Amino acid sequence: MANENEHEQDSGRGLALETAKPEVARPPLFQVLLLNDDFTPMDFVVEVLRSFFGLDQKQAVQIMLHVHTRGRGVCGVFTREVAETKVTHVNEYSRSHQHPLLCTMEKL
Ligand code: TYC
Repeated sequence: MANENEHEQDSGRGLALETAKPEVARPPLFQVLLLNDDFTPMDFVVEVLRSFFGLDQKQAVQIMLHVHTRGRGVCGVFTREVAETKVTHVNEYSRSHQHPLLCTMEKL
């Protein structure tokens, strides 16, 4: 096409040109969550939040305590593939240390 950013509208009385807004769709976002359990040590959860989600000590302790008291909590918001990778890595890491910690994701 001669001009890919223009829609041609021919009303019959000559040619009208309209410039299209260059729009790019935003990808769907997913929140990654940690679930509480009675067995995973608090220090391990804090370590997971720091190493897999790039949180500092203060943020990590705050989220860990939120999950501990409320049952679940958001670690971060990501596109689908990033969220899936985080969930897989956290669950594999927890299992490899014999902890039942569960990480999951939900579409926003
Ligand atoms: N409830 C756990 C304990 O008392 C701590 C914990 C916090 C476990 C957050 C999981 O996602 C979790 N040791």
